[in-house]
Amino acid sequence: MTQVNQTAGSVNTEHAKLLAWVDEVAGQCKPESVYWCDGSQAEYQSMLDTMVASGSAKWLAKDKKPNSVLVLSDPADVARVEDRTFICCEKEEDAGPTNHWKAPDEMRAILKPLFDGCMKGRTMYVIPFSMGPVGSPIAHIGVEISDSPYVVANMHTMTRVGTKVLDVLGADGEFVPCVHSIGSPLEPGQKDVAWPCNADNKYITHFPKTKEIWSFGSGYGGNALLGKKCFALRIASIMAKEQGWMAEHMLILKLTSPQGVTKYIAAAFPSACGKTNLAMLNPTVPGWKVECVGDDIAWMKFGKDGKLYAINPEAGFFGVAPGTNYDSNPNAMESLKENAIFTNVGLTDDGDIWWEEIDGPTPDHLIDWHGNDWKPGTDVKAAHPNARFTAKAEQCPVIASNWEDPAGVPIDAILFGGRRASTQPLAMEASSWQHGTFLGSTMASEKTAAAAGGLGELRFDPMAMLPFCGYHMGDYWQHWLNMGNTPGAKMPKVFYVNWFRKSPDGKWLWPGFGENSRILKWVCDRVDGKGDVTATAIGNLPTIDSLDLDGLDMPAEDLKQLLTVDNAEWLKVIPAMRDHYAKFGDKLPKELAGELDALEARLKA
Ligand code: SAT
Ligand code: MN
Repeated sequence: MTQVNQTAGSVNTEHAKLLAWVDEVAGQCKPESVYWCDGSQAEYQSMLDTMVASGSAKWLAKDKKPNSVLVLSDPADVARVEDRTFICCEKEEDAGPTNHWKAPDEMRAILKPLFDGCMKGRTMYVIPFSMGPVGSPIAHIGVEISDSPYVVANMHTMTRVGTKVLDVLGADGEFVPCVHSIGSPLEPGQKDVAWPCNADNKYITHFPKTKEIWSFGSGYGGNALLGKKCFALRIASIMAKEQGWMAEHMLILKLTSPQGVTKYIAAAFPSACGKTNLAMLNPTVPGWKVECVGDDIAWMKFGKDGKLYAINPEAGFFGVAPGTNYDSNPNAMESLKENAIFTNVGLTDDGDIWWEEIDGPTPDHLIDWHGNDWKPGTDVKAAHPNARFTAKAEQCPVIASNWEDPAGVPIDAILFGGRRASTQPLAMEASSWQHGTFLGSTMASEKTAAAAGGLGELRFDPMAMLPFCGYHMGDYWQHWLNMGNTPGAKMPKVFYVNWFRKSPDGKWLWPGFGENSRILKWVCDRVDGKGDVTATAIGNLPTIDSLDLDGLDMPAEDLKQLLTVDNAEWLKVIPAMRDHYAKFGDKLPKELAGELDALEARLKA
């Protein structure tokens, strides 16, 4: 065993390729020291201590948020940077119209001088991590190199890190190499800043052929925690296509009926549709139980029985803080009570966190995410709109007991949805896997508010994968169709939901939150071949009688509107769908073009 040289802990590996790669990256980045992460609790604590000592984190009050820190980022580094995110495959057409592309050689030529000496004066952390339960046949391993202790601490929460991963990797296991630098070397004697980054040079790059990730200049979220969007979605989507599985931007929830029958549902929604809230929902239908398996990403592989088995590749939640409260998501609030990292939220005078729409009265005074004094009425927000909490999934009160089952959970249904004030009914069912793929490929939210009764401008976000599919979206849809055509495949039933429909006078028609369990119950019925439907031009809708509406006090007229399909209104959406499809040229699968033609014909019939 090679005992690797480090300042603390003890890490052994015989993996020659890994050792050579770490040496090579160290030679290029020229850090002051190299530290291999063992994944221990002591290591996590020491990262927090390091951040507090350097001034980049602050302890929250022990009686408010035990063992938790607040981190304020540079205002130039607050979110994923899609225009700085690149897929570097040989041919531009393979990246497709939804990705930024650069030829691999060209990108390597840009990155080389940037990475040269970029970690001077800093520690280079080597973070072996597993996406998914360690050793699961659905999981995959990555190794992230980073010069940010904030990244190490977050990776501890969001993935499985350390020695146990090296053990599974053995001497020649496969791993996805992920190199991350904040791009802010320190000269001898130079004083560090609280959130070092490189505001002028940010590159989040993916190399499909060699399955490598190189990220420079940002320390925030998906730009820096490379296991998440970079690996688990962009690179994994490419691996999944090559290997016959699916890497999807989906939550996974477990539903148990009063009779004890369990179903698993995966669901994809564009941002700002309450995905984390749905993943942890407290159902209002008596006797039903919802448990969370994952809130963001699902990796699904065929089991021997032909069903898709899903794991949550992550181990924690990196959730949007503003808007989260005991009404919208009590289980998220419970998850972040302790051992959490808060980024870009407000700080109360008694050492607690605060953000817009959190429970309770607004304090008279706060320190906002810029580090400035803030009081109610100040015209800036106390928390950045993309402020985040990082919390362990195991702290979630409704985490499913089998959420870490290495075999995964069998997916019975897939839900798609968007935020649509009009046109799109509360729920519908696809007639086939191909039709379901069509529904996912034309998923959209309204970009602009609709004029009264009218139709807002649509932003298409196919399968909620727009910024996350690592290759040509047309090829990705073909992969979906191919999965359904796999001999012996028993694909989940596909549904499309819309909690966001409004009346012509702008009032929400559906209460949302826990009441969404009523739709989930109908979905379970349909999976079991029960529950009545009304056939419409767009698909099968629940009949009002097939929904469990017991105890839901809502006007019959609202329900009728929620379950109405207006063919004339739908025909107005067809041109937008055609424009959307036109972007994919001859990579658009003919089956999907056929689905759109057939929809139009049904609407006109
Ligand atoms: O920053 S993350 O990529 O982790 C979350 C998001 O922006 O979707
Ligand atoms: Mn996401």
